[in-house]
Amino acid sequence: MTLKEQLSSWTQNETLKSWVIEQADLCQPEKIHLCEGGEEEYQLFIQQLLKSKTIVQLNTKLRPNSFLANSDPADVARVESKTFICSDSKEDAGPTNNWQDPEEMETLLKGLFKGCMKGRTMYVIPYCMGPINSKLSHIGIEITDSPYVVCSMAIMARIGRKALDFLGQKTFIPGMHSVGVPLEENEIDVPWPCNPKNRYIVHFPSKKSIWSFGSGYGGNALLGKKCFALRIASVLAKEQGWLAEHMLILGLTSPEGQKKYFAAAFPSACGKTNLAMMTASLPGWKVECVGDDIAWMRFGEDGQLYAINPENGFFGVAPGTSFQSNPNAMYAMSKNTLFTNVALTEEGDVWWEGMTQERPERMKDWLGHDWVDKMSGSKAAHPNARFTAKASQCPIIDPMWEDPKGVPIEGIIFGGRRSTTIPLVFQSFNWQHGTFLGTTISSETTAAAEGSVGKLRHDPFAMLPFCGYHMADYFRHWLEMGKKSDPEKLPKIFYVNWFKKDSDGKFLWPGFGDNSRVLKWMFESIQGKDVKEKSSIGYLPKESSLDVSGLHIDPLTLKKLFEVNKEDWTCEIKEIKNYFKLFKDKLPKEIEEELDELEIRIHR
Ligand code: GTP
Ligand code: SPV
Ligand code: MN
Repeated sequence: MTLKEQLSSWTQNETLKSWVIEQADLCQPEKIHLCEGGEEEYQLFIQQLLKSKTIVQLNTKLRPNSFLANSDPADVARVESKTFICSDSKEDAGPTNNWQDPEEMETLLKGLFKGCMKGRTMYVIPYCMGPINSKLSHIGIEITDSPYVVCSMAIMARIGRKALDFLGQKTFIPGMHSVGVPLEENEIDVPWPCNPKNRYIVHFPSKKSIWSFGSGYGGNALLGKKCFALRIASVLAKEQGWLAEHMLILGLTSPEGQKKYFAAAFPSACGKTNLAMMTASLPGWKVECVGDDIAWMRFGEDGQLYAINPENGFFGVAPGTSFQSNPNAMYAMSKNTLFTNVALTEEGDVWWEGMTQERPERMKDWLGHDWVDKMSGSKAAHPNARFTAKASQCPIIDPMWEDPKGVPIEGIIFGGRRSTTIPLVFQSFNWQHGTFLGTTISSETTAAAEGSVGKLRHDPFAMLPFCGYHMADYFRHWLEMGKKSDPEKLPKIFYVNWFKKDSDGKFLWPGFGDNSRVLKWMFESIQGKDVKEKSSIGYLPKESSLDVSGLHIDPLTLKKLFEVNKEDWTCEIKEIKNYFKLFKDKLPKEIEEELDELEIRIHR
């Protein structure tokens, strides 16, 4: 069958057909696979990945239908320095994004993609971000030469026939991906082909297209996630009046059976997955998970903000995840899971730092080396090692998680990884002040992106690496969104910090399941209970209104957790002021005013 014939029996969407033909001409693959989705097809790709030694099968008794991939050591995280927003003008991309002239970039990419799939199979993956048939969902098509990417996409998104049927004659977001390693005739492939010297993760906001070259890892390669659902979607959201955010979504039920939904934005590897599927330490309180990384939100006709999780699975940080810290994640990955860059035990199971207190005697580390030298300090799993598992496998997945309407959001939470200054929790005075809090997030960097770890950087709304346009226009968009509904119907906005440390560098707050105490306080505040009092930075919990029953925490520690230190805040304000200079006269005056007012309150 010719490609044309193959395509005709696959889809009636003419734009899709001609796009696939055009890309096949450009990339010159040896074969083309048009994905249908489904278990049988998935197993076909798994067999291929086993054969190419990209993955190994885990012990089927301990971890049924699960596999481990070890990446090239040079391809382990998102590459922010090689991520581009190629808007028509540099001004539109703003000062926080890398930009190149779109025409120049297109020429460069065409050069890179020419013949890049020689000797490989080109997979065409239709995928739906959001529940099939939801008005809030969008369709993308990813073309890739990586079967690892296809398998990951099959877990992370709703792929294949069902997405294609939903697409019909509508438009889609095209995404081109190649590992960037064409194969000569008879050349033997490596287990994890990638091209670290030539990496480009490129977004064209005008054309709404994505081109990714040279990396096979996570957010660089699974184009539905950060590239589409955040960078391109944030542009769509701005144009169409909704929000595409780096946020988990959770439902919280009180002992009385009342339920409220929250969305929370923390930077990469700062606790979203853990909060989203938390086992509450407070008796009677229950958390259920709608999503752990991305939220698409818009106001309903009733004036409430509704959120859907565009994803279908979790691409979660493995290190630190255990039956103590996050049992629900552990259950979610107990079967049908694709692990990347964790260690392999002698029994054929996985392991990572923090999974168990006792380390296994012998392992293969994430590099595939024998790992016996416990004293050398080398990590068995890469700090950005991940598990990829279907959301439906999470024991506390919310009954409404695929509701096409979304879930009503009553609280929005911002947060970062801050060893000082920021208290455990406080609440904004109103939407505008809450938006201001989002603009001020800074956080210590983590292994989720390449570069140094533990360096404090500004990460407004946890969207620094994910905003597809000018960050100051994004601030403006948030302010405008707040005018779309009655003030009393808007979600309340909170700011949290689980990561404050004492002078010995130990966390002051136990975190994880005990964060339910903070959620409870927010819940009661939204209910209108008398639990908060005004401070210079926002509303703080009233004395004894944070439920610490059963928690062994001394009053001094609690005091430190809520301290608003004048000196620290003076530095903080100075730093924010300095940062805002980056946005010049584009910074919304409302944000500037909020900062001025904060300064006045702090020095009062
Ligand atoms: P991305 O998937 O990169 O967006 O990350 P994420 O925001 O989902 O972060 P995740 O929940 O995976 O947590 C990242 C790291 O932070 C893990 O090593 C966790 O163990 C740790 N962590 C999460 N919650 C807490 C907490 O409440 N307290 C402390 N001290 N550590 C936490
Ligand atoms: C993040 O870095 O925020 C992630 C992982 O969720 S990745 O999909 O690689 O972007
Ligand atoms: Mn993330």
